[in-house]
Amino acid sequence: MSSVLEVESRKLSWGSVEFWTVNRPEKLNALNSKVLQELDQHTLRLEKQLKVEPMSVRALIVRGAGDKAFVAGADIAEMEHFTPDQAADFSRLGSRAMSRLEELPVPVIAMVQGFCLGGGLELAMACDFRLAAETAQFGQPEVLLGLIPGFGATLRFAEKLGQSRALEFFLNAQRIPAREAMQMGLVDRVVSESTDLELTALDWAQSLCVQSTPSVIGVLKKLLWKQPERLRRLEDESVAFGQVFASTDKKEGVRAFLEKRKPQFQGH
Ligand code: CO8
Repeated sequence: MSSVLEVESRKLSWGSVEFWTVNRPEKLNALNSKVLQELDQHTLRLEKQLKVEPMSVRALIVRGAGDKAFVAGADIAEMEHFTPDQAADFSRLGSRAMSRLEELPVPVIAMVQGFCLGGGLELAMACDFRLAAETAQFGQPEVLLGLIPGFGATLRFAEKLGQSRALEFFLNAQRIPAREAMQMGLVDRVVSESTDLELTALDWAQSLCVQSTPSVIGVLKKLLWKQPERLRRLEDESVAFGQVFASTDKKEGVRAFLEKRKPQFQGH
């Protein structure tokens, strides 16, 4: 079976950069189990590789295939028939892969164009930095499906925005443009349509790497991101995600999306 997370290594004058591309453009790069498993495998592979050869990869750029989406969320069709336990495990798989991504000892940049929604925005938030095309759109629309986020948003949005603004962002389920996302603090840099997104990402990666040895970058990232308290909160989110999956409203929300209609929620 072909790969749904393409890995490309590019050698530059200052070092090698890996590009990881979520490759399901016909489904707007939605995260299914296969993408998450490959993400998990590659984070582990790169973590091990960098222990042996710390200079072999200096930075990582994560993106989506095509220009319509970075990632439009977790795969709603795949999730429809999950039991609560399967849903919690799906959440754990994604959370583990994204935490490992966050802890890699190299700078990780999410290069975002098009839709960056739900689980896709959670993936971008697990990267160290977010670079966006001006036309990109951001949102956490899970409530429209009778769901909550499940790949770390309740942790990372609270850290970035504070609890009240995070809750409002989840509840209003709006899609916001890149410049507004930058004003809120979700995005770090926005480039206009005439600017080459990939070149900007590579220039940024270079500026992040060239002053420091990889060991120092690794120590800084560990101090910033790796805390037992954060892992406990991610597990709480996975458990809650499974529980929400047992609700009637989740069934209705997901079915309504697949039938391209508005959901009729009952409150349980
Ligand atoms: N999952 C599965 N398929 C998707 C998804 C998705 N998230 N997003 C788009 N697609 C599919 C569509 O079904 C469609 O497939 P098909 O051609 O076979 O009908 C194809 O991609 C193209 O999409 P559209 O025709 O809908 O394209 P539009 O340009 O009309 O609309 C939108 C684009 C607005 C992005 C629209 O596709 C949309 O609203 N997508 C869903 C966005 C969303 O709700 N994302 C959140 C998903 S839930 C989530 O991410 C939970 C995260 C936590 C998971 C925890 C793990 C357990």
